[in-house]
Amino acid sequence: MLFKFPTASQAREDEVTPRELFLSRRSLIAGGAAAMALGGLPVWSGNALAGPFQAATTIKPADPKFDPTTPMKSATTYNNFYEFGTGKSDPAENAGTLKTRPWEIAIGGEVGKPMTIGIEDLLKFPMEERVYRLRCVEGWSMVIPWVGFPLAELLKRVEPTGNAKYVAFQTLNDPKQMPGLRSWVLDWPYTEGLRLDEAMHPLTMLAVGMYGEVLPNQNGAPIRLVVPWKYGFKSIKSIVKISLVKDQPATAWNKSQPREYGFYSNVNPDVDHPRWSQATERRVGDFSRRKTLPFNGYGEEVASLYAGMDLKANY
Ligand SMILES: Nc1nc2c(c(=O)[nH]1)N[C@H]1C(S)=C(S)[C@@H](COP(=O)(O)O)O[C@H]1N2
Ligand SMILES: [Mo]
Repeated sequence: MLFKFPTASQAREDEVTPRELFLSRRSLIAGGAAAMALGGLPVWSGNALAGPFQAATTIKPADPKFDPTTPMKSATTYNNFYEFGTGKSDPAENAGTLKTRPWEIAIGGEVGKPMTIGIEDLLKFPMEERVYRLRCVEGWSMVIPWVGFPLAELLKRVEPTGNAKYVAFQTLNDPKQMPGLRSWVLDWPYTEGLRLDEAMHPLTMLAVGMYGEVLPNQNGAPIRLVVPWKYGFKSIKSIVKISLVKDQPATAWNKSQPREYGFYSNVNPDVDHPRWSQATERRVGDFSRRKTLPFNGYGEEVASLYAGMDLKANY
């Protein structure tokens, strides 16, 4: 097994990142000189935390040699966020116009207790740091220390009814803040979906930070999904709406190219995308390619969700 996933209660003491560490990292970044010492990282001003991250659990890959953490500079300058342009450097260059305060997520549909929750309250969930591999269907991947909490913790609060079988997600849809919305590259707003059991899986997280810092706009501030066993496009950014629904929801990429982007989109080296092989991948920053693992290496945790399903038909 390449990735250990202890629950918060099982985490060893040396894996627990004390709140002080986050706080000290934050004050480090806040100081300009210190930021230069860290490689000249941009200071994510305008994204001040509403409250401190609470005592965080750190979940690391079991094999740091296989999974060296991607430098923060790469993970924040090589992005897909089409609302800010289709080039890899466009989001870092253009996402400064995204306003992440005030911010709310409306949660409704097949639930007993629909609600609208503000970012300040979302930041009160107990935070964990989790180092996850993220693999894009284009054939590159990264290893990122996310800060966030399981999506299940939020979904439990709205009390899904027996009719809730899927979860639909929607990104902000404001052309004033997102210049890319004026181009018809996708059927805006960006939408994604999961089956309810995938959404409730403990690996599925809502991230509000990365590298111990507030999420940069280009990575999906102030809150984005991370589903580590699926292709990157399932991990929808800057979420404003979550709906519990009866039927499999439409998704932006599936609507644009149904043969290329299925609803499930589990990382699968045996099922090629029509234009790109999925057998290997290149870590951003590496020259050579490495083998892609089934379910991106999280098979032990998630393969049972798909028992009896034909994963070639349900790509
Ligand atoms: N709203 C929105 N979410 C999005 C995208 C996008 O264009 N818009 N791109 C997706 C794709 S294709 C990938 S690979 C990941 C990239 O996440 P990262 O830039 O943080 O690495 O975000 C996903 N989430
Ligand atoms: Mo992607």
